[in-house]
Amino acid sequence: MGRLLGSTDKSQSVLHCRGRVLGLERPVVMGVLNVTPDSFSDGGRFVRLDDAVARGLQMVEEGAAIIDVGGESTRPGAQPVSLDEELHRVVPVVARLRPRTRAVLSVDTSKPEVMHAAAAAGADMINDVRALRQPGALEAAVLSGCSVCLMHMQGEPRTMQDSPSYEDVVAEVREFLGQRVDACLAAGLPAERLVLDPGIGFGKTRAQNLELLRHLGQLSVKDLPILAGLSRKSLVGALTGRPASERVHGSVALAVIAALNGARILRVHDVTATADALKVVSALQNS
Ligand code: 7PM
Repeated sequence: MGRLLGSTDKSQSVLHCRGRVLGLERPVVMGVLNVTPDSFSDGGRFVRLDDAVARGLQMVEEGAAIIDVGGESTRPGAQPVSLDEELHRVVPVVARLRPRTRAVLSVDTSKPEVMHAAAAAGADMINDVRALRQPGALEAAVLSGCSVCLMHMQGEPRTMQDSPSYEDVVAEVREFLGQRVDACLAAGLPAERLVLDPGIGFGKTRAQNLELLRHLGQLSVKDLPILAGLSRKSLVGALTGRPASERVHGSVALAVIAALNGARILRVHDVTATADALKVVSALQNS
């Protein structure tokens, strides 16, 4: 178990996101803003821009410190999205949110062109489930000035849940994250801009996800802050027997456990519920 009461965690307590400095002394919420046609639909293939922007601003009101704008579905089995499509989904949302909020704007992408265009539109953070492994991504991230979330994934979204396999999941995820941190530092992306993520559900069985959650504090490399995404995932479904629309309570319980075990950023759909729960956690951690 990590840090139940009192603070023994010495992980980096700020994150440099271009012009912004995000305080991580207390765990914060990253709100998920999916801009895929199945989320803000006009009934066809276009995302309704006004609705997506309104939802982003609502999440800030609800207590999100970061809004994570994503145009590529990384769900298991999902098909890849073209560059043009992703640019058209993500960049206008970032550009419209930017003048309306001081929250950190994150873009959920693996494509260097999207990183570049989103930063030009005002994004401060890159959330890459492929940890900057696509050609050109590392260079684009360095130049953007954005902070970067480096996530572990075994395989690719389309097939990653087919047969996840590890000898020691905690050691292997830590080893991978350490290699990606070294690649970032060598390329000129300083530690103050990095966040690490075990990638819950990305090529992991239920037992492997729980093992990672239990040992979250041991996953960090160079005391970098940890982000965890558990919200509404199939892990919650497996533990509660509920469909995605009814996973709020299970998701909040997992977010609390993750925060107690050292996570500094919780990536969630249900911002109000999680922000309240994290206030309770931080009261314990800072008393
Ligand atoms: C299964 C797996 C279902 C993933 C849905 C998802 C994360 C992320 C996503 C995460 C970071 C979802 C997703 N999950 N980015 N993007 N960490 N950094 O729940 O855990 O939206 S996609």
